[in-house]
Parts: sequence; structure tokens; C-alpha cells
Amino acid sequence: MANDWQKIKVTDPKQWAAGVPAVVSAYKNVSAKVGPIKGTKLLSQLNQIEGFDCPGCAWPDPLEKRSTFEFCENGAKAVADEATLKRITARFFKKHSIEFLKGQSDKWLNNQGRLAEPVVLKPGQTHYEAISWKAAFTLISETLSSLKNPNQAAFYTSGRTSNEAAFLYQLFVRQFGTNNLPDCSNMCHESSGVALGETIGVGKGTVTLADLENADAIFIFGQNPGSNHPRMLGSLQQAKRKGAKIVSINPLDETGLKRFKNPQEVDGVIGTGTELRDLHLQVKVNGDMALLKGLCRVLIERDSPQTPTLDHDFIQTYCHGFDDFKNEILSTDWHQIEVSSGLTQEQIQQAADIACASKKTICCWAMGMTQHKNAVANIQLITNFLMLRGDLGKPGAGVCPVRGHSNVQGDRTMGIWEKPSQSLLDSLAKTFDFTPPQEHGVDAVECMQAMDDGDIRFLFALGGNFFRAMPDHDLSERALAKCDLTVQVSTKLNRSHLYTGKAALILPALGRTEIDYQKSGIQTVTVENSMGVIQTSHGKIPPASSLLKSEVAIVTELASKVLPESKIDWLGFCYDYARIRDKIALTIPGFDDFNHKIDTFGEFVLPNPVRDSRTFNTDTGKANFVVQEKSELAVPEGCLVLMTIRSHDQFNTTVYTDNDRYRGVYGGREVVFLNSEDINRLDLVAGEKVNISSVDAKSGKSLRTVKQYQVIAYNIPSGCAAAYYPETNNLIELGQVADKSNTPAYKSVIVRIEKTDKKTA
Ligand SMILES: Nc1nc2c(c(=O)[nH]1)N[C@H]1C(S)=C(S)[C@@H](COP(=O)(O)OP(=O)(O)OC[C@H]3O[C@@H](n4cnc5c(=O)[nH]c(N)nc54)[C@H](O)[C@@H]3O)O[C@H]1N2
Ligand SMILES: Nc1nc2c(c(=O)[nH]1)N[C@H]1C(S)=C(S)[C@@H](COP(=O)(O)OP(=O)(O)OC[C@H]3O[C@@H](n4cnc5c(=O)[nH]c(N)nc54)[C@H](O)[C@@H]3O)O[C@H]1N2
Ligand SMILES: [Mo]
Repeated sequence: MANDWQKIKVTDPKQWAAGVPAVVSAYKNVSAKVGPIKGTKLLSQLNQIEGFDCPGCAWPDPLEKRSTFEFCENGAKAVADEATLKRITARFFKKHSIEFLKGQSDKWLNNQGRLAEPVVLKPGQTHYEAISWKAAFTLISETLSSLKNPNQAAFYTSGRTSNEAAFLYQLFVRQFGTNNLPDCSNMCHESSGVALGETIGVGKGTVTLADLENADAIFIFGQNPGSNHPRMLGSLQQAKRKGAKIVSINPLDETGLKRFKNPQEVDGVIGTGTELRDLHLQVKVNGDMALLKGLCRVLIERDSPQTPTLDHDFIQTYCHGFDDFKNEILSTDWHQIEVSSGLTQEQIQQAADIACASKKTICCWAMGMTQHKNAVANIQLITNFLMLRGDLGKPGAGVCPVRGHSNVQGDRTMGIWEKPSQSLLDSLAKTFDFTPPQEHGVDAVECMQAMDDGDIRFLFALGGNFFRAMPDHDLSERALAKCDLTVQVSTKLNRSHLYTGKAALILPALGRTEIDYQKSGIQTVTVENSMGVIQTSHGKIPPASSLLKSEVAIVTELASKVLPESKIDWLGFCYDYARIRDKIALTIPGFDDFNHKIDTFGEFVLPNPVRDSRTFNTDTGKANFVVQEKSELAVPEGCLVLMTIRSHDQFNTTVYTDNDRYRGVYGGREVVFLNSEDINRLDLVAGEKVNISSVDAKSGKSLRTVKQYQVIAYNIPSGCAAAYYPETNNLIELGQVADKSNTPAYKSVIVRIEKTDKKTA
């Protein structure tokens, strides 16, 4: 942890992304963790048809023409992190108590290596100790049978789980008798799913990679692809070369969207690269609704019979609710739009110029849009903005929510959802001849609350770091401690292994990079990327330990133990994963001939009614315009709105290093980015240490505080602040969530910033 005397080094943000430094960083990282020869071999397998799917982000691979190095710096880091040569065995836990481990940083925990054998924390004990797989399954099974009813258990999923494991997992959980299937999507793109479901009838994006590369205009809202989806920069570069205009809407002028030097091209190595964004709209945190209303207003006002700016045919044929939407948009007040968005009318007109000159526009977005109270409204407005010009269901146009985890979208498709559709439940009932529970289960926030209320007493997590990823660690620690047993299926050590139920298990799993040997031979798994393409993934390196099990093996062995009466041949699925795919083909729409398709083509695209035929499966049967209620964040006098974001050197709660190269921060993560005006107004100076407290907007009272954060003067709108996730998660209230999607509002935390010496010395 940083002390007052430790200064974090700050330089100017970088003006371009990738290039040689990215390649050097990638190789340095991989070589340090797995050695140069193995590292180079591993990287050449990444995202190849016969290689493994990158465990990093969900950005798609080109369907044809994959280069030998279809990887990025941060994909390489994710691979190196999994393929590390270091191991954690029971001996490690004998040496280190839970209390000691709690005192270590996230980076330290992750750097200890791969979890190599199952361990148990018995009630009242201070250390984990070795346990056999058999005894671990018995402990889980006994705890589950001691529950009053199946809804006292919850089963979390993070988004790296393969389609095969996810399908069997939800089947097991539903046959056990609950829909309590919270997942990382609840904290991530849930708002996109809800918003798109209501407006266009499909919870996913509607564009392909080819669409993106052929768009006339691309609007990128609340996303930092330079760090989180670096391969997207290559697609944006292609689009630019074909003449696309790019608009970035972001409180920060993120380096990756300024200029890109493609390390796979000569120009990217020795040239100046490609300028990406044509316009940067420096919106205030949570100012997007106002901006989008302004944009829609300009499009509507500019429309005339001589020079139409709206696609009247599309609106008439395919849309519902236009008149009400138009009236509401025309009644918005420009002054209010400017105050709320932090942008001038002229800037919004400039963005509208780009939209009007475009015949095909795509809107991309990520967490800057989904993690606010009004997140669903944000995304519905994006969709409605596109609908005004008919930019849905035609080549080069559409919505593009850019997903996070590499298979988060696939896990949902496989039925990891606490609110399953009736058709999924009916389909499961038909294929497997049982009655799935009909009552909806808990999402991530409801799960934590139910544990705190004593209603859920058992948590099983297939991957992830549920404790650390969630808000309000004080509450979460208390809630988890009330459980009888918490089980983490993991590859790396993290904080969820330390904040546990009365008893806890760590079950070590195979990662995406590793060869999955089962009785019938080496297995293939599949994943779905952000654009609905199903791809295969083949592990390439021997497992980190002979005691690891694949997620499929863990789920099937557990299911056969917990459900001895089940008519399903669980262990048979593990024998050959093709058998799982045969059942997926019978149950999940779009997967007919699943095995045949992947054997023949390696990958295939799932149907998408909006993209394929402008079919809108909504309540009205049309694409819906939605009138959004006014929604302003109440910010008490003297307070700021804090967004909690990722650095360039982390993957979610996994911190690789303390640096954030593009933003110019080195040697520490306990920093807060502030506008110089705010720094002056608060009587602070850049470089000094401050405390950040979250504030109850109604009473103005401080809630929880993080201490000793170094002030960085940064180009960020006045009234806004930024700090890194997950160190600041305790500031966020569990109940501070997005309307309708219940996603924590990680990006609009009301805070007060004070000199450290006022409170701590
Ligand atoms: N290397 C790496 N890759 C990753 C991840 C990782 O941690 N590391 N995480 C994966 C996951 S699970 C996800 S979900 C994605 C996350 O990918 P991103 O969504 O790009 O990640 P964040 O760091 O949360 O960045 C949010 C961006 O939104 C901006 N923003 C914040 N608030 C607002 C707002 O109110 N309005 C607007 N317009 N912008 C705003 C921030 O300035 C920032 O640029 O990346 C995935 N890929
Ligand atoms: N403040 C704040 N909080 C946030 C966010 C934010 O922007 N701000 N973002 C939210 C978002 S978008 C997300 S997606 C969540 C992320 O929440 P999670 O998905 O729960 O968290 P991760 O950090 O991705 O999980 C990392 C752990 O997953 C395990 N793991 C990695 N690979 C595998 C594998 O192949 N199999 C298994 N079984 N385990 C594996 C490792 O043990 C590793 O320690 O966090 C959310 N929390
Ligand atoms: Mo995410």
C-alpha cells in the first residue's frame, strides 16, 4: 500500500497507442512468466483457428486472413498470467495464514502463481489445507443437502467459462432446483441486454466485423479500447482507411482513440500511424443522456422534405412510438443539455454533422454507459439515435455493445441467467425430461443482499472474483461470512479466497491455454465472441498440475454426486465434449448441427433477427422509441462524481503491474485524476495525498473512505474524478444500481475529496 512518502511517478499521457512499445511489453511480460521460447510459441497459437481463444477480451477475430500474430499486448499479458510457471500448493497455505494474505495487494496475490491443488478452509481455522477432490465434492454435496430449500444456494459464473461447461452448469443448477445463477454480466453489460431487449428485441449487438470496417461513421461511447479491446484499434484503422469518421464520447481523451500504430504493419513500427478519432466529445461523467437527447434533437430539427435527415421509411415501417419520442426530444431545453452534458451546442452540432453525412453509422459502447443509474436509458437513447436514420439491420450499421470477458456472451446464450426465458426452461424440460424451477433467481446484487439477510447460505463460483468485483466490501465480507460454505473454482489466487463463508474450498481448474485430456482424447471447447460468432478453442500447453480438473469435469462430477437420482448421464458428458454439443444443438436456438459446423468450418455465426431480416421481437413487434424520464444525479455542494476505471495493466480484479502507461502513471494505483480547477477550488495541489469518501446524496454524510490517494492533475471535466477499480470498490453502495438492470453504478459515485492530514496523520 502506498505511504505518504511514496510518490507515484506521473508523466504526460501518451499521444498514440500500441506500436513497438506494445510488442516489447507483450514479449517482456510473457518471457518473464513462461520463458522466451515457450512464450513465443504460445503467442503464435493465440486466436488461430487451430489454437486457443484469447482469454482476454471478447473482441472478434477476422473470419479470414488471420495474421500469425493475431494478438495484442493485453491478450499476451492474459496468456502469460495463466501460463506462468509459478505454482501454489497446500504448502503455500500452510506457510501463509488468511490474515497474512488479506494484508497483501491484489498484484501480490495474483503473482504467486497457478493454484495447483484443491484446498479447504475448515470452520474456525486460520489456514487452508489440502483436501482430495472426492472429499471436496462430498463436503459440497452434504452442505447442499443440509439446506432448507435449493434457493438457499447460489451459483455464480464469471465470463471465461466455455459454452460446454456453462451449459452443463446451468443444467445442473436447474436440476438441483434453483435459478440462482448470478454472473459477471450482472455487473457488466446487463444494462445493454435489458435496454436492447426492450428496444429491438435482441439483447446482443447487431453488427459484424465487416460492418464495422465498412461503416461511414463510428460513435464510441464510454469505452477505452486501447487498453481493454486493443484489437478493436485494428478494425477502427481499417474503417478509417475506407473513409469512416470516428467520434469518441468520453470524459477522458483516451490514448487508444487518438492515434494507432499497428505493430503488425511497417508503418506501425517506423511511421506515425493512423489518427483515429475525428471528434472527441468530452462529456461529463453521466452526461451522455443529455448529449444523446441533444443529438437526436438536431437530427429531428434539421429534417425537411428537401433535405431529409431522418429515414422516414424505416421509422414508418419498422418503428413504434416515434411521435411521442419526437415531442419529448423537441421539448428538451438546450441550456439544460449543455449544463448536464458539459458540452456546447456547437460541439453537439459537429457530431450531428458527422451523423448526417453518414449513410451507415455504428455505435459502440462499454462500461462508461452501462454502469450508471440511468444506464438502460443511455443505451436506449443510443439505439433510438440510430433508428432515426434507419441504421439498424443494414450492412455497415447497427449497435455494437463491446463485451468484456472472452465468453460472457456465450455463457448467457447457454442459459447462465437468473431470469431465464420461458422458452429456455421449456426447451430444457423437453431435452432432459425434468421440470426446471420457474421462479426467477437472484442477480449479483440480490445475491449479496440475500447472503447478508441470511437467505442464501451457500455460494459456488465458477471462476471470477465475486467479492472483489462487487461494491461495498464491508457489507460483502459480512454477507459471505454468514454462508455455511463458499466454493471458488479458480486458476489464480484472489481476494474471494480470503473473504469466505464459515468453511471454504478452492478448486483449481484448467485454463483456456491448457490441453484438456479426457477419456476419449483431447477435448475442444467453444466460445461466442462479442459479435455472435461461435469459435473453437484448443488448449496447447500441458496442465499446470496433474491435480487440475477441467470445468466440465468439475461440474459433471459434482452433478453426479449431488444428484444421484438424475436420469442424465453426467459423467458420459465428460468422456467426450461432443456429446454436450449434441445436447446444446437440441436445446439452444441457432446451434443445429453444432458438431458438424465446427468440425467443418471451425466457426459459425449465430442468427440475429435484427441484423438478418430487420425482425424486431419486441412487445410491439417493432423497434421501440422510448421516452426517457429526466434523470439528474444529485451532487451535493463541494462533491464530485467519480468513475472507477481500469488501468492498462490489469484484467478486471487481476492487477499485473502498478503502471498505466497510456495515462502516464507509474509505480502506484492509489491515485485520483482531477481537473486543475477542482484541485484549486479544493485547495489541493497535484502530487499531494487525499482521502476519498463516498457521500450519501440525500444527507450529505460520508459513507466509507479510502486513504492516501495521490492527486493527479488530468484532462477531465470539472466536477468529475476518476480512480482505479477494484481498490475503490468499497466506496460504492450495494444499493446504488442501474434502474431495471440492477447493475452497480460503478461509474457515478458521489465523493468528497479531502486533504489526508485532516483525517489521518
Ligand atoms: N486488458 C484488459 N482488457 C479487458 C478488461 C480488463 O480489465 N483489462 N476487462 C474486460 C471487461 S470484463 C470489460 S467489461 C471491458 C471493459 O472495457 P471498458 O468499458 O473500456 O473499461 P473501463 O475501464 O471500465 O472504461 C470505461 C471507459 O468509459 C469512460 N467513462 C466512464 N464514465 C463515463 C460516462 O459517464 N460517460 C462516458 N461517455 N464515458 C465514461 C472511461 O473514461 C473509460 O474510458 O474490457 C474487457 N477487456
Ligand atoms: N468498481 C468497479 N467494479 C467493477 C467494474 C468496474 O468497472 N468498476 N467492472 C465490473 C465488470 S465489467 C466485471 S465483468 C466484473 C468482473 O468480475 P469477475 O469476472 O468475477 O472477476 P475477474 O477479475 O475477471 O476474475 C478473476 C479471477 O478469475 C479466475 N479465473 C481466470 N480464468 C479462469 C478460468 O479459465 N477458469 C476459472 N474457473 N477461473 C478463472 C482467476 O482465479 C482470477 O483470479 O467486475 C465488475 N466490477
Ligand atoms: Mo465486464
